[in-house]
Amino acid sequence: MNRRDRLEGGDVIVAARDADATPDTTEIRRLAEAAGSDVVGEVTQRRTEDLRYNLGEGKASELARVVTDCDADAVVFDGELSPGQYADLLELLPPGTTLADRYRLVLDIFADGAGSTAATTQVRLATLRYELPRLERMEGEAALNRAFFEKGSPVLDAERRIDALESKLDELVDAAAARRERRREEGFDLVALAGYTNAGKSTLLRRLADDLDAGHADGDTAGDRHADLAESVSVEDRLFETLETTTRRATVDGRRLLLTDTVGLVADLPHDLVRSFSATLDEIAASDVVLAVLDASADEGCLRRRVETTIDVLAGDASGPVIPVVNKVDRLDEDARSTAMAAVEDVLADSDVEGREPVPVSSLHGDGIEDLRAAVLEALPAATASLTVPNAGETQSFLSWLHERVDAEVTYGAETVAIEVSGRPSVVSEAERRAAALRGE
Ligand SMILES: Nc1nc2c(ncn2[C@@H]2O[C@H](COP(=O)(O)OP(=O)(O)OP(=O)(O)O)[C@@H](O)[C@H]2O)c(=O)[nH]1
Ligand SMILES: [Mg+2]
Repeated sequence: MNRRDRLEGGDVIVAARDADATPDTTEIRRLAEAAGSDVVGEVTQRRTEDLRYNLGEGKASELARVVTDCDADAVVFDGELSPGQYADLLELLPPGTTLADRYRLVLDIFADGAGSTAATTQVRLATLRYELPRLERMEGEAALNRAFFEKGSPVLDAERRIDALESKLDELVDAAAARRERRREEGFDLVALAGYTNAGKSTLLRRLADDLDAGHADGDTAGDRHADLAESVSVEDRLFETLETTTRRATVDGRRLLLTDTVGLVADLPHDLVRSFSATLDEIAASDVVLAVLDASADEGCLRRRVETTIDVLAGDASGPVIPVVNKVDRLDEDARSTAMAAVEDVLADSDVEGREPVPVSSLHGDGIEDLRAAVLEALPAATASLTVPNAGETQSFLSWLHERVDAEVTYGAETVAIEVSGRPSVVSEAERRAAALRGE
């Protein structure tokens, strides 16, 4: 397949077209920068889609001239180019120019940054799903050329690789599900941080998470018990800084949480591509509570679109309550803050997610974080029970089992021990069962 669609740094021209408005190129510029490129110019057009080049023919020629004038290495198109448009536009550009559309660009950013097996597998799968229709088109054109098939059919080959990657990903997804189950049995509540890229998810994770050393206090030091917890969380003013899910522990009023930072969302990606990042969607689906992190410092139109993108994804995947976290309020005055809160409430009211009151915070400076903790606590599934066990025998080991999993207030009597527990409903009922066994019932 033609590899002139892979961006490898260098000077780029961004091109954008919108039928209804003058295109805003802020996001595509930042995506190009995240891929390591320097944006040296732009060509934009307000008009309906041209079948041949996507841009109108005159605009497409202007784009070619700008590439020559700026001596640019590549063009990044803000949208999806059909395989035909891709080939025709490439033909028009100076020889050697790289052409990437929005999806290819996002795939490249992910391919460059993916580290873990799950992330790499997801990116490979997404890339193949993107390439498949383009290969099909090439194969259609080459159908009369036997040489093209001598090494086998690229389409069949891609389909086989997609199947293999899907099975591999299924295994990884099953392993992640088993790990979450084990963590639940240990009494952890699962909270996912989701949201648009650069909203401040990782900053919030750092703000809420316990120090990694905190685990040592309760003796939870066995190496492999920490294997699913991230040591460091990277924060950067760059789109798609986080490319895989990372998990840290947090304690809210005695309840132990596992907080998972997820890969950011971005508008206008094909559904298939989003589906490839199933590890992120699974974390969201399996959480008890989702924090939808929103960058309130974006202008109102932009904020609304991002809230819509975020809520759209969550509506399909989140089963538990969603707490909208209106982040970066340190950048806003009172008026702008109320506008942002009203915009978020508005979009939520139109959706079918179980949205809670939005909480304004500054993850960077810490304002509002206590309110957010209270909101999380309130949204977590909870049960309470009053237990009585004999003050003898196995009771001590039962108490340490309890302390590891739920909030427990213990009062010792001469013959019996009274315990008030509150925490995850499944753990509280297991505690009731164990207490009954200790009483010999
Ligand atoms: N002023 C201000 N800046 C913030 C706040 N929270 C995050 N930021 C900044 O926003 C930028 C992005 O923050 P990250 O935490 O990396 O955002 P993210 O959502 O994890 O981004 P990706 O991983 O790229 O999707 C960084 O420069 C942060 O310092 C905040 O409350 N106030
Ligand atoms: Mg991040």
